Amino acid sequence: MRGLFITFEGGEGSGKTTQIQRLKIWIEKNCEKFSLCVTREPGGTDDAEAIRGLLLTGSIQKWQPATEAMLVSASRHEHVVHVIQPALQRGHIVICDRFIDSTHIYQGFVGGISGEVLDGLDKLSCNGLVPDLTLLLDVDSNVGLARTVERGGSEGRFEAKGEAFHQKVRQGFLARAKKEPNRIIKIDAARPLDDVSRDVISIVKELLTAHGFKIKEPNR
Ligand code: Z5A
Repeated sequence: MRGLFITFEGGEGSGKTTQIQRLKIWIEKNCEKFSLCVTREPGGTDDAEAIRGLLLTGSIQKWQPATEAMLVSASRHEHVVHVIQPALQRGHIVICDRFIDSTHIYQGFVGGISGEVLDGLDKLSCNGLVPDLTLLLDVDSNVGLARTVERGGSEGRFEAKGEAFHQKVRQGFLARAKKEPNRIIKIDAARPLDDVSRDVISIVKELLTAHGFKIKEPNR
């Protein structure tokens, strides 16, 4: 059985990392006979993490959008070839914090690189791999940014890009979800953590069941 590839997308502070951790705990408790790989982009291998360092640090205008697109695509290719595809071939569930949709929004919709060019980069970097499911955590960008400021520890460069940038990111994600309703499911991430988790788990549970993963009964 080929595994399942689930990605999380959304703006800064939308709760992706938190919800992925909660989903991981739920799967470990409730799924039978599975292996789980939780990873992120940019990153996921030592070399791809080094590219992440280049992309996320330094001054706001450090890179042209086209350079960013090539950096994330280069890191993605390493990640897909060395981590994601081998895990899927072994039947694992792979959960990734950001993937191709982030490139189409940050470098495409906001950065101005055409969808055609980015589709070409996807072909080169992903070997035809597309997520089975993408959960878009949607929240007002000011709320998301306030959450990251309160949390602290962000890597900086994108966070510093200002309100208009982050509002456009949100619009871009919403438009992309409308274009691909079968793959991308929007979740209202402005609600309390438990409400968001309930939706995430319910959607993922349905997908796991449809793909033959066994879920324990509620009382067991
Ligand atoms: N990027 C790109 O340009 N092109 C690409 O192709 C890719 C990426 C793949 C990665 O940054 C940057 O790379 C990204 C785009 C660019 N930058 N931006 N923006 P990152 O991985 O460091 O940043 P991020 O993905 O935006 O992560 P984040 O800022 O850490 O946000 P998050 O993971 O979505 O949120 P969180 O850490 O789970 O939550 C943030 C805080 O909010 C935390 O204290 C939580 O406890 C709190 N939280 C979360 N949910 C809630 C709810 N529901 N209520 C209240 N509080 C909450």
